[in-house]
Amino acid sequence: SGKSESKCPFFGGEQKVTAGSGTRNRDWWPNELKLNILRQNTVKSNPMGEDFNYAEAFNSIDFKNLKNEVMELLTHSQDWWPADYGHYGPFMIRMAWHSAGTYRVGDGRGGASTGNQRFAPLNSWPDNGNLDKARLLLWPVKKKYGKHVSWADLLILAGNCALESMGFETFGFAGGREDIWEPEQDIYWGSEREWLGNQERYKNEELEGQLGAAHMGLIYVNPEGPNGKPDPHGSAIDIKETFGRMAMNDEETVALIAGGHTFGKAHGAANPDEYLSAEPAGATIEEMSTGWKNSFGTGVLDDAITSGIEGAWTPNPTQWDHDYFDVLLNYDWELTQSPAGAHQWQPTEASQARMAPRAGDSSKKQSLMMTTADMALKLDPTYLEISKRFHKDHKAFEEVFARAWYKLTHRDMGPVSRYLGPEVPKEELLWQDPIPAVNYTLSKADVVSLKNLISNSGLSISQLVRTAWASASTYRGSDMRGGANGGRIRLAPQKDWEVNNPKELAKVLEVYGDIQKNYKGSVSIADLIVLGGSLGVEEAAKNAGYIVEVPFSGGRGDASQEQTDVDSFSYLEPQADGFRNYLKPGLSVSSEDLLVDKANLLTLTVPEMTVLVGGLRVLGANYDGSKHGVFTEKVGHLTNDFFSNILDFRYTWKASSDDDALFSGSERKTGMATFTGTRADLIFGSNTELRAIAEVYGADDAHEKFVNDFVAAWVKVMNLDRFDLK
Ligand code: HEB
Repeated sequence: SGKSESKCPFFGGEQKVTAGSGTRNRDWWPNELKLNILRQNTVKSNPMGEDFNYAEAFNSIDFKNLKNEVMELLTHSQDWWPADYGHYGPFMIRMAWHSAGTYRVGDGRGGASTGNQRFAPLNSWPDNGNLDKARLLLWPVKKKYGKHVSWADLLILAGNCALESMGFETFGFAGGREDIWEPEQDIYWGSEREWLGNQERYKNEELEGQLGAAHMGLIYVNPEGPNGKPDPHGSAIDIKETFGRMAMNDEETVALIAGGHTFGKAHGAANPDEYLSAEPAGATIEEMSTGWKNSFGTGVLDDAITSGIEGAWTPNPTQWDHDYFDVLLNYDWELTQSPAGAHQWQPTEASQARMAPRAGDSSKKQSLMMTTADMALKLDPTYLEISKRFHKDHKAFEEVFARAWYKLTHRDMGPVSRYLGPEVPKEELLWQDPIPAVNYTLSKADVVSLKNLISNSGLSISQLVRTAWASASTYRGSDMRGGANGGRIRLAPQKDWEVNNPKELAKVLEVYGDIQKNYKGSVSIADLIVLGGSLGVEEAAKNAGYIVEVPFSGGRGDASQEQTDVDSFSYLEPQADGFRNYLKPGLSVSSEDLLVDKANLLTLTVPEMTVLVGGLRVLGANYDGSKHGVFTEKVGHLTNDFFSNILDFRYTWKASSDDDALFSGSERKTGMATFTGTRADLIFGSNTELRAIAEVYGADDAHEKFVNDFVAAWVKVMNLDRFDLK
């Protein structure tokens, strides 16, 4: 058979001398700034072109037909990967769940909204074993609908169809997920170099960073238990942590696991190490992007190997029923091993348990099983209480499962206004961060009179700009939450974040409140804040000798505290905001890396990030009003001083704090102290790519370009969450 491309990603393969190969900068200097994350999925990767409008394409299809075709496919078994029990439903649910389940609320990254399961590493994670086949089964439908339905939408729709086809009533479905065309480079999946191997991700028993899985290569937790130890209590701890990081509470967690495992089976007919070929990304070329080729027996149905665990959870694995809690709670379970050697649990003799049909022949029977993770739902006291309640009250279980599934699969799609199709539920849900619609429009004249009111209010350019930035920059492109719309900067938790300088913010908000009261028409505080920011930028440009108009689009609503999930919003609090020179104390990550991380969440390009930092500094937008990075004598003038000064080699810099976080500059010749700066400032002179951009803006011919580019980037940030404008 053909030679594997590089089975071991770190040590394998021959030396290649083709273009793009060889030792890279990242190999020489592993701490290199990851600017690559600001240029992902550009038009150069996207075959659809810039004019493609997915919403229009999706809305033009007959959704009912699409659904019927997916439903049909579920019960038409294919020879090349026959369906267990003649029904692909359970398989599709697992695929959809694994597509959505990578979401983590910490940074909003991961999740179902991009179709990233098509690409490595996800397509090759051991936890996604054999899902290559699930996607291939959908190809005929995908082929038929082409650009009109994205993979990302289809994977979730298939999960919904599967649930419905087996008798479960789902809460709803929305389309609107646009496919990406290359794997994401920004998502931190962990540092380990081995699937399911030694965990480097626990530091002081805490899961590192925003990670949402207990192991490299898993969506959540090891089914056999922590580190493969069949310890249900330990498993419960891992489940709480990882499902919590997906923003699921205990009740939702129990419902999801029990609901999911009401269907289907686990596959562990024999030892995977002995019979499975490489995962898709490491497989031979003739396997055509599939992997895990199984040489045991027929390789399919009852000979299939996926997780290594073997058996079904319930006696009727293709039917929605209340058997999961029935068997979990009514039988006694003992530890055993699958034919593949995996730890799992089986009913004791004395339980006289019912059996499940064999996947390939329903006239034959096989013992039920539970994974260690399932046993957590019985042995953890909190979970047990919920399990018992759901066992008694099937309706409640159905309701919680339906809503949790909907949340799981739609959570990273942004506001409801982005949801497409006829099955979008009417009900507004708290996790969707609802914002009331506005009932006013602002004419040009209205905007002028509002600007006059703000202008006469005594707020400084710094205050105007800082507040608008604080409001808009909570946006994260990862799950399309946050942003200026909703005016949530008035509310907990945002109003109390250190980065927002709560005392000063309260004063500014009071002034805006007065303006709102004195204004004859209607206007939201959310709009006032952004308008104030625009005004501040215009004034600063005027101070620098440029008359510009900062485009303003009114129409933001003010959300109420009741419409705001404080816990869930607390994840939007920045650890650092290099644009305002803010860094939470005690972080082990450097501020320039966090600046790029934030720029990525704000969907900024490298030039946009650069021009914004340079502009915000001279506007005096630092969160605490500090002078760091304010390389100008004329604060409040939109000049390119930040760039011209940082590039000026008349000045020399040295660290002024032990942790190399602060620096002081002085005149090389005289030793006279000049400026102070943070790493988020000096990086624009130090990093050669950023320096190259700084040179553009710092040049003598760039004053006007600087102002125009700053305004464009500023407006982009102010409108990031204005899906109604796009
Ligand atoms: Fe699951 C399957 C684990 C959750 C749904 N899972 C399965 C398996 C395992 C598991 C191991 C087997 C695989 C094979 O094939 O072999 N899960 C698990 C864990 C968890 C879970 C550990 C956490 C705790 N699931 C879940 C959820 C859901 C699910 C949440 C939904 C909702 N799963 C599922 C299904 C299945 C599974 C449906 C079946 C598939 C077939 O049949 O194919």
